[in-house]
Amino acid sequence: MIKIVPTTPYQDQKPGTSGLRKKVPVFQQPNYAENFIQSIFDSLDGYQGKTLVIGGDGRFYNREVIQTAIKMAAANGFGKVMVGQGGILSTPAASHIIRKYKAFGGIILSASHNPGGPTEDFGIKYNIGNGGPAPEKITDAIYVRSKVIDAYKIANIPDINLDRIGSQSIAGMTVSVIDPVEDYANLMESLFDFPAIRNLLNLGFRIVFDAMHAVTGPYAKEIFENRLGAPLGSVRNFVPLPDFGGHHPDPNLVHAKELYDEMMGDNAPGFGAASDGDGDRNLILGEGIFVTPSDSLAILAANANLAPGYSSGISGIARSMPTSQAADRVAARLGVNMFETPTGWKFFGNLLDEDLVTICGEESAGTGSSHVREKDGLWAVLLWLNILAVRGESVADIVRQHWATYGRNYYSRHDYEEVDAAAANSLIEALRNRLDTLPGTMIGHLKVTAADDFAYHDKIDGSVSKNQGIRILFEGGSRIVFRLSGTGTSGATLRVYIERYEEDCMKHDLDTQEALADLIAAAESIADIRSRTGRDTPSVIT
Ligand code: VG1
Ligand code: CO
Repeated sequence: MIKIVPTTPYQDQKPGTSGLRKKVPVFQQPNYAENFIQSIFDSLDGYQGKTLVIGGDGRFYNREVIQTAIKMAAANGFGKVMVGQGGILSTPAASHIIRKYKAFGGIILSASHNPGGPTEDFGIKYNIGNGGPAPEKITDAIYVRSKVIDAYKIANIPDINLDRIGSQSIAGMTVSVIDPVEDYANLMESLFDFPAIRNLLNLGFRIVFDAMHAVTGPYAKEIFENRLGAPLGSVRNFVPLPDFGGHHPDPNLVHAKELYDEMMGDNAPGFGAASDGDGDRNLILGEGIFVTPSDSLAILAANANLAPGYSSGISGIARSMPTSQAADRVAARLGVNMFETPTGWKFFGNLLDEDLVTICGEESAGTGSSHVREKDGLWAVLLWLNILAVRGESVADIVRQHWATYGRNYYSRHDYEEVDAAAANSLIEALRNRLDTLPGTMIGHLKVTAADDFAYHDKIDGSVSKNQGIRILFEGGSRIVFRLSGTGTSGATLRVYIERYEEDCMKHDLDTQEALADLIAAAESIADIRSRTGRDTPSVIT
């Protein structure tokens, strides 16, 4: 019943910021997914007889790869597979299931916020037993293995019915098809004051959640409408579709524009939110205001004690390096730990496991806590609602008071998508070559105080991650960071992160791009973005 199938290796299966992401036709090449899954198993030790969690964001090709992964898990000796009904598990829900049922690990099929469909993106990532993304030690081993793999193991059995909840035995392994929502919704109910939120909604406070035809639809329906009593229709685009209805399931001001316009218009609801393809990102909007993810992280950390799950306080905060320093000010005032890590959730795992931090966040709309080991879109939305219910103030009031107390970190990210990879690499290389000479120079009237290529030393496992982004620091605490995306599937994406601190509350109402204009000009002059990329303007500004 178990087949050993000879195969030839592919040379391009290097996991990026969050797993292996490629166009669907790449994954459809003979044995492409099989090679990668076998390379994962070959890089792990001690999983015989243990449990593997499998699920995905419902995008095109999800079901096919889930069937393959189940059959390969059986052939490789796992004792049990737990798979979400319909092949659905959001990234944070998968993380929770791994932890709750003490699974050995999990395979999550997603390309997150990237579009889906027959010619769009697909992805596979492996999460370890703590529920978090595999650390670089494992992803590096997977890549090394994938370049030489010559066979994979698969059970020769019919497909599993993924739509019927229940357990069965196949090829000596148990397969349990589970409700993807229930355990996760229960976890949320244990962390947040559902009666207080229900009460807020009963009083007529209106919320809108846009699931963007991605994985959070069924979760949001259950949590907001069924458990919290929000009126039917509060959750929109809640049916997960293989192509996300033809849109990018990316909760930013470009791809969630309809929601944004509604929140900025007359008669806007009090709160609007959205999540991405796999449910780990969040967009937070109030009536007339967009909360930047970096501010949201700081505000959630400062107010977390208002939610039952965090009533005894937080042990610390971690943020990815390009995320604004707003959270640092909160940590300083609370007298708790603060860590700065490279981009990607995998770097938070050790800090969370050691309870050195409770709350983590990234500027790319990711926030989460020690309740799982992934960022968690609905968690962030619920913590906001919990805070709104307890404080009884509007989103805008809470944000303005936060700035008045801590000062405001004006912040923006400029993305140049699908630029020529060689040009993008040489832009970064040119910056790297100037790191020694930049400090002390003036760019316009801005003085450079330091410049480096960010490296992270993980004190817990001793690992060192180098070349994580070029940082240019200016007098007064302003920063520009340049790095290349590790999640794209065609060409390169240059990300430029720009930040300026403003203490004076009389100057907290400027337009962000205007407030950052000098730094934006400095970024151009330091990196020659226009001439090197051939682009006059960024493709996306967030
Ligand atoms: C991007 C974000 C990063 C995030 C990663 C995965 O990575 O910048 O903060 O962790 O996506 O998020 P990159 O390398 O493209 O900048 V998700 O929601 O795609 O799992
Ligand atoms: Co995501």
